[in-house]
Amino acid sequence: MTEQQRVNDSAKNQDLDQYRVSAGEDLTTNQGVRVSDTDNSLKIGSRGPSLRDDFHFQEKLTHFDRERIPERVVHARGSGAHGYFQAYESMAEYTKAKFLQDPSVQTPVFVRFSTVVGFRGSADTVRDVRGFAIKFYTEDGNYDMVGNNIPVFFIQDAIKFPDLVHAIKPEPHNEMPQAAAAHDNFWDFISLTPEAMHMIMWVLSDRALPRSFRMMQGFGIHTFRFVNDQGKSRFVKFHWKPMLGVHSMVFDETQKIGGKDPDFNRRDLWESIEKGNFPEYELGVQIIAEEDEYKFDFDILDPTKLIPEELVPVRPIGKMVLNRNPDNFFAETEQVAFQPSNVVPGIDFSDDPLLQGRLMSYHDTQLHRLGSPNFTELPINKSLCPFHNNQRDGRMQMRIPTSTVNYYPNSLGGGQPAPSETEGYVHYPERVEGQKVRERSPSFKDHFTQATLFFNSLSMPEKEHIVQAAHFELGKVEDKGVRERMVNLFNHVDHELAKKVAMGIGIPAPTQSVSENHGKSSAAISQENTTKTAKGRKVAILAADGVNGEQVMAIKTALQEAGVQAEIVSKFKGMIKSADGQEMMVDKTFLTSASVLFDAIYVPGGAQSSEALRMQGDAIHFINEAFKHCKPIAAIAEGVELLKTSDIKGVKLSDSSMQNDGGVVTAKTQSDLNGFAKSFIEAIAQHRFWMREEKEKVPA
Ligand code: HDD
Repeated sequence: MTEQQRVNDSAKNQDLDQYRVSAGEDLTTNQGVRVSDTDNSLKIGSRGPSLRDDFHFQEKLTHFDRERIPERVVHARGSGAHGYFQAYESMAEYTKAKFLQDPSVQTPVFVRFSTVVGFRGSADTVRDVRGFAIKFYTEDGNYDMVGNNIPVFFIQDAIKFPDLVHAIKPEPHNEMPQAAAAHDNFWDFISLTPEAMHMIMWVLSDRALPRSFRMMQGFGIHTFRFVNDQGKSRFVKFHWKPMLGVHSMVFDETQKIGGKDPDFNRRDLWESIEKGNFPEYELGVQIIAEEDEYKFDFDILDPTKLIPEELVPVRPIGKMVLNRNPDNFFAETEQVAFQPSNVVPGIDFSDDPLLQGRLMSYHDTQLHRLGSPNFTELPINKSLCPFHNNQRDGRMQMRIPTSTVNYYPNSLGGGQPAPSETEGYVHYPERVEGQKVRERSPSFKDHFTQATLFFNSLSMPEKEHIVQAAHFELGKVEDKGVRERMVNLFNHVDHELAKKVAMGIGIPAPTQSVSENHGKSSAAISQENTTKTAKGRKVAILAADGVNGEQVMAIKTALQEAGVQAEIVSKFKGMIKSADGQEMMVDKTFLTSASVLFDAIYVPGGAQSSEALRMQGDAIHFINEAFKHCKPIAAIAEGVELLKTSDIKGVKLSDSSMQNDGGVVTAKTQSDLNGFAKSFIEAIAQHRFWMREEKEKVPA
């Protein structure tokens, strides 16, 4: 079966087909009456007052007036995609969840990626956590895994969630800043909430600036339970690993993209799927036996902690492929309603107090957002398996229940629908005892060990990015007391870190460490250790009339073969003519694009082209900026001469044979175009060359 057939064949795709409507031919009212004129309202005389008889005008306007629903209170900005999940092998030993039994079964999924803080129209590339929510349409009902791209959370108890969100959202008096944590209220709250410090380290790291939804991890965060058909329970943590590796951008770049293309991540997802470069993620689990619940030096119910992969390895159990874009944003991506309480037999909750609060909050928010308890009947939310119960009426009931009884027990309806004794969901009969208290467990008290573990696990450039991010975020905080408290909290994580942060934000460096750094680390945390591939990347080819055609085409072909997309960027849209007379289409101009929208750049030779680009400040800026953001740059022949006129420094440019100095791949001649392409593709796979950051910065 081809991928396209598979997409069309998906059970959810077939299910959605009954709801799809085309544009149609004749314009009608919602009652189906054909409309004769939709441009002029009905009036008395062409200059006279409008008439109330104009039912079409009234319907058109009142529908328009009601076209918005409340945006999500968090995660308002999101992008969706359809796909499927397929298990690698049966997980029957651990769980009876049907979608994890048979490796030949493909379970349809709908995924929504999101930022957390910004409003629905905010930029994609802000420094923020990303939501990673999956709805599995299983044969046993819908299962929602509503996670993030960071494996821990800010707070330990859901009762603090409204405070956290109030603090991070724009301030209440002036609604500033948009989609940013860099303001007094947020850091005030954090400086008084030490439990957030582990999460804060992740949020200040490159993880909060993903290059693409295709290149970020997902985590279930909480500890859940797998329950098998014997009723045996084990604790489980969920991990999604992107097949393209985990990659990020630099902060300066993401801020510029916020203006150049606020839809950057959404566009990337959409275009990748349209081109058939389907995003893929592997689902992994960490499984912990019930009897091992207390064997860690942290509490597995505490959502501010991860379980280091060195302690419990992640076992890959299946793969998710996203292979179809939604037909309609509102009907699907906006109306999709995720709820962590949507579980299927074989998956159960733990007593994590953050999870427990979420089990209530999401249902409540969907009622508010979508306006009716019948939101489960919206096409995107409807389970693939039939559902029957006596919850029938309410706004916007879409179905016509035909049974004449709507209660249970009944005899008049043949006793149906009746609870299933064999297939029904049975909550894991966990034994619990205790007194009613408003307390935090003492096992939740350590807020710094894992924050330090995270910091220790990073490479030097990653650590440096944290310092810079803290300088930015806290640099925007007016209140000195807040900044002092934050330095104090960083001092609990790592003394050297606290000193560096203090230096950039006008606070005296702490003179003493609070506690010795334990020195432990976990390799899986650093993005330096991720999969590295050129696949899925985008390269700008800078060119003008007179460019060397062979040097363009040979490299473009090699890039495409490696799964890299290449676009020609020039001064004007239209065609350019190469030195050997080939017409080449310009994909983007220096006005419609920018280096920040590409992963790497290539400057082919051609004396006329190189000279024309030299005279264009935008082209030189393009090179400087890509260099500043540590991106691979390739140039050949006269292209190398162009690099020499830019501000890039500290790397050797080829005067004879081909060379790659810190991600700048240059060749004086085209004697070995294949070798040159190979070297460039290897550099693209490296993603960034951070050593450039240690040197003097290029102005851009
Ligand atoms: Fe939440 C949305 C993820 C804690 C209350 N959350 C929402 C979405 C994601 C997450 C991905 C967007 C779903 C979508 O695309 O529609 N939330 C998380 C994670 C958390 C978390 C990973 C911690 C581990 N959330 C959390 C708490 C509460 C909420 C503690 C409340 C007690 N979250 C909500 C919400 C939202 C939501 C208000 C807003 C829109 C929605 O639910 O559908 O109910």
